[in-house]
Amino acid sequence: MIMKKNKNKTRKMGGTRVSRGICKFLIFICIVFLFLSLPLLAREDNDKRNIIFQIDDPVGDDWGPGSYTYPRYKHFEPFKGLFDLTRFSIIDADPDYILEFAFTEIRDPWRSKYGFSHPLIQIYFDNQPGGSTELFRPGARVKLDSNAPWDVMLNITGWWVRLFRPTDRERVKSMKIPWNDTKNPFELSEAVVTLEENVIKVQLPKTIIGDLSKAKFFLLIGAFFPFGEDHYREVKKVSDDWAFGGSTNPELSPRVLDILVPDGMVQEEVLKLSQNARDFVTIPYIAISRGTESMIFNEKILIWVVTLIVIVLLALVIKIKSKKDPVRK
Ligand SMILES: [Ca+2]
Ligand SMILES: [Ca+2]
Repeated sequence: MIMKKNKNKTRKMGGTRVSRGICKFLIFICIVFLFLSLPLLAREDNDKRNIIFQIDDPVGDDWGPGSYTYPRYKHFEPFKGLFDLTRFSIIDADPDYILEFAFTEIRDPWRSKYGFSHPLIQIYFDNQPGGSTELFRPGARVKLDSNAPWDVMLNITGWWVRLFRPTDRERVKSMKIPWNDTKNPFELSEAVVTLEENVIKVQLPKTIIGDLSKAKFFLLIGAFFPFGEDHYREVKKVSDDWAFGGSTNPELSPRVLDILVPDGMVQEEVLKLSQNARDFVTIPYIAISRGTESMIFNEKILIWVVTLIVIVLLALVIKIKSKKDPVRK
């Protein structure tokens, strides 16, 4: 009896030793995992901003269909990056939205109001039933995908933020207001524009722009020229001091230098005119809801998957331990 008791005790001690070893190993894994995931969690905690959409754009593609060259005047130095959008984000800062446009390079040779002389940003949102499938004004020389009829357009330069709706088209046509007149009726006085490093941030009330959580949009980056057609700088066959070069057909070539395209599409192909083109190229829309789903997907899923694995492993250890340890039965 004594021997049997000792044997049981030995088995119990052996099982306990093995289980303790595995438990220690799992605790170690948990600690390592927690250590690794803390920066991710902390980042979300510290960054209280609710980013509802974010999309990266390739660096160095402010060349439209791949062939455009910069104007030659010194104010366009360093002759690259000035129109190169690298990331676009929408932050829900209730009751406002903050739109963030990151560029490779921001310079201000003409000393603009907001500190950026070069980009002309036009963003068309489809966030209500109905709307228009035509550009507000034709200066960009592109067409918009008719599956996202827009309801509100923001026109952003270093001197202003203006908001237009399709119904404003006729009114704008008949208006003759100097380009930099702050009394322009479409000036969005509620918009707050800031520049941090190379990121242009535009904060504006949700009540004005409407809900963006399920919107579709088109984002066009051109070169701001106060006296150009709809403030777009010209694109010719060959660059001169003030115009871009690299167009195969200046009458039809897009005057946009950088755009966002959905996954699976290539900007250079979208903006390239076919040899026998008789019309402007069509720009695809981007859907915000899809971007929201992919947001921080990797980090959150990683945390949950590892936690689940640890729980399953712990459950298995307890089960094995209870099988190996007859005293527990
Ligand atoms: Ca880009
Ligand atoms: Ca692009």
